[in-house]
Amino acid sequence: DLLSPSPIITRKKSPPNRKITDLTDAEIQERLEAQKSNIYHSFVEDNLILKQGFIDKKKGLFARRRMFLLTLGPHLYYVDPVTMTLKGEIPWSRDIKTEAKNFKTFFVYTPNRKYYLEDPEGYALEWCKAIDDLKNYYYPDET
Ligand code: 4IP
Repeated sequence: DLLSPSPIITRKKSPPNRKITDLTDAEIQERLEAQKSNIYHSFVEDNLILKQGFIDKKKGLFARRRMFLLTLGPHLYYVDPVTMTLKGEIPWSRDIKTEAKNFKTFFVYTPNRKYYLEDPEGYALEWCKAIDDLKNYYYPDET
């Protein structure tokens, strides 16, 4: 038995990590259709939501809890979840930058403002990565 050839192990190659920005037009349409049942859909001008979650946005002394909506476009909208009103959006440009201070606190830099953000659930790194990935998708030549 020791002389019999060892079986050839065929392992299925794991699929490459597919990014949300690799979606085909048909898949985007499909997801947009499904997104219509999202209570925040009406705020995103029919753009596909890539990531959403509650973020405390600090301005002055106080932080306001907002539902952040990162979408294709790109856009980063924020909505007051109590009054269900759109409060604004972090302006996108090729100069947008992120910095995670720890698991909860992160900053988004735009030419005119540094946003102080806190993810109460501790997914600050994921937020930064999602924004960075989207930036690389729309502005691939930037470093
Ligand atoms: C407000 O503070 C809120 O933080 C606003 O956030 C913010 O606007 C205001 O900054 C700031 O003065 P108070 O609620 O304590 O008054 P939000 O719009 O989410 O309610 P933005 O949208 O710009 O962060 P100013 O400088 O924009 O007025």
